Amino acid sequence: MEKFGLDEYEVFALLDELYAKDTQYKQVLSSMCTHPHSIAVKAHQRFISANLGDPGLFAGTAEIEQKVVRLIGKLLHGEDAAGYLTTGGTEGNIQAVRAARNNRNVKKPNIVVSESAHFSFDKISDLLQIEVRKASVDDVLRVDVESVESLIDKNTIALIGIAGTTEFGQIDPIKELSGLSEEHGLFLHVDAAFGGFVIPFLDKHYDFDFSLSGVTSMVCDPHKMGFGTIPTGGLLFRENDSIERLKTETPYLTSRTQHSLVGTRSGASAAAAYAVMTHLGTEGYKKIVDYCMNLTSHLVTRVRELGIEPVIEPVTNVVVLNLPEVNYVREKLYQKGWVTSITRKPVGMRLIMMPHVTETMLDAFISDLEKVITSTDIRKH
Ligand code: 0PR
Repeated sequence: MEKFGLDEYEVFALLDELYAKDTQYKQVLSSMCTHPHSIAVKAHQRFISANLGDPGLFAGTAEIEQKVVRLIGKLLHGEDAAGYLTTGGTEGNIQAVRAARNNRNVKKPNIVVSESAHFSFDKISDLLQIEVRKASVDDVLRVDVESVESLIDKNTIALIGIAGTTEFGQIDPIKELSGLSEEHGLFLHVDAAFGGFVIPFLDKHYDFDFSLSGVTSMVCDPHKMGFGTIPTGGLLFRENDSIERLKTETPYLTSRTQHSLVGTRSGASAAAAYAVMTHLGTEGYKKIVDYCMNLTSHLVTRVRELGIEPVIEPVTNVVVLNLPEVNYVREKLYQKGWVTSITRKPVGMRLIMMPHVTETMLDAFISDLEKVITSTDIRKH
């Protein structure tokens, strides 16, 4: 820091210079986040000083947080679910597994996840010193339930199902996992960080939430398809007992105990999530998901005309294209401004049809993709 500060104009000149280096969403096809809804931004600003880490000071904001938990609970058929708003899917997954571990007295615990799970489970392995066993996937990249069962032993404390996988947007067979967890008396956590605000609004029905009696906890993030502000995640437990296992005493605060991983927490995030959920309602979310799914179909139809197939038939608004020389193609597209991403297994070009994507934008992308794949360059490459 300098001894004497700059005036606001100078500070913003510095900030704007750096802001200009950020990629604007208009050419981003790789992100699971998007512009927050304008009402979320407004509510976020209003509650900018509110700290959910000291709920006695911010009683109204604390009430808002619980209202959001109930709204997410209702969306996921868990009206009575207990929970709190996290910083996102990573914190939610950590805390769910921590609760599962604290529920049981197992010396060398393990959990079983799909090999397609988000990398937050690798962090969990390191942080909580829990073995993370990876089950194989079937031909459409859902976790293979037989593989999950074969990995369960007396030290298994939890199974994890993914509803909307990060890389392929696929939905694990949560109903079968629910049956398996009940049969073996195990905690079942469903990672719906991305899918939680998508799957309830799809035309096709999927059983993936608290309507299944074996589901113990879920994450569902407002800062992804919920149009909230960053950071906002939702962590919900079917029963209060599980969240109680996360309790730490906070003797000198306005509340005696705390269940969250972090201490000071954004009240603005909670207000933003409440504002957007109350404003859109389920009909509003359905319209947005319909829009994203129409873009998904449009993309698949157009790439098929170019002879390109998706790795799986998209289930949510994530499309992965099977392309030779995928990194070369991505690099060429990047030179034209397009940001895409890549999957691990099988390797493909990952494109996420978020609400900031438009049909015009997609057509421009497809036209550039066509140029890249038909160029003599790629054949020579
Ligand atoms: N679970 C699932 C299924 C996820 O897809 C993600 C993140 C997480 C958990 C972790 O959530 P947090 O990142 O909120 O802790 N999925 C995206 C991903 O890793 C997150 C993301 C979003 C990354 C926007 C980049 C980006 O631009 O791809």
